[in-house]
Amino acid sequence: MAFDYSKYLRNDKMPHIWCPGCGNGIAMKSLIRAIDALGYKKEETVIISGIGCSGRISGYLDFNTLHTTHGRPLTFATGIKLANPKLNVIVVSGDGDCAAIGGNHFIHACRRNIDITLIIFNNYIYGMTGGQHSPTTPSGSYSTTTPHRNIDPQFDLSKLAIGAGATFVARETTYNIFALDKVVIEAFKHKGFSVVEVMVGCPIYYGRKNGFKSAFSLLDWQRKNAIRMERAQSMKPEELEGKFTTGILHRREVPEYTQLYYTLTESFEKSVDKVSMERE
Ligand SMILES: Cc1ncc(C[n+]2csc(CCOP(=O)(O)OP(=O)(O)O)c2C)c(N)n1
Ligand code: SF4
Repeated sequence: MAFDYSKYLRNDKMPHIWCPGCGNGIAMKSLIRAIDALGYKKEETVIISGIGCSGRISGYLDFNTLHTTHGRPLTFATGIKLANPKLNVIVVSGDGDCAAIGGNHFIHACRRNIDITLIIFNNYIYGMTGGQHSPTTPSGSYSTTTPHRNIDPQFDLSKLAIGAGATFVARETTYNIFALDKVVIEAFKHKGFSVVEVMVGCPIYYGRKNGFKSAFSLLDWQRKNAIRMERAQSMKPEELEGKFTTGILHRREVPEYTQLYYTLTESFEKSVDKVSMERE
């Protein structure tokens, strides 16, 4: 039987604004399937997004949702998780939202092992505002603001997350949805800050300006250039030139932030109670 996405969608918000062929819908469906697989209840799940085409997801998904300011979804998510650690807190952020205006919040969220899942919709471009280059636009490619080619080096968001301390980091494509579903589920299950970088195609701005004639050609590019982590380990650096690794790139277990926070506040409250009892 076909999967019923409509039970997780605000159907009155349809039609969505995403262009035909945009990868955002593929990534959103994977997120829905992962939530369904884990049996998350709507009232216990919060989805928070920033600003951009990707940011519109919080309007479409029928959970507790928050459409926040540009670059700030992780800050709202941190507050929500600290206030109620029992909630499943999921953030969706574009590459511009997460790594440009929100870059500082991104690295500091990685540094704290707070139990939030960040799903980055990385389409190499600012989609919503007309195709300006972002921190993940590859060097040498074209955008509205780099009409003679981009000379900036590209951020590798997964490596950045690992370097900043994230305890679970995975990268997948919207081409390989089965693998994408698996890593999103693993990220949700991880007790700590988990990052899934999803390669999503923007055929309208990134694609058109960079010789991708269709949405399909962007998916085909993903197919050709994604190298599974296990395979990449036996490949030479020159063979990996221009490719990207996929799968679970990094995972480690360290104490979770809200647990540390509540342990600390409880012990502090006990010591305050003890002092006041001694005084009485
Ligand atoms: C403070 C602020 N600065 C700039 C903007 C304009 N703005 C809206 S979306 C966006 C870029 C979004 O790019 P990205 O995060 O990559 O998301 P996409 O649209 O590609 O999904 C910008 C610069 C804004 N809304 N708020
Ligand atoms: S502009 Fe790009 S990212 Fe935005 S909806 Fe269209 S295809 Fe998707």
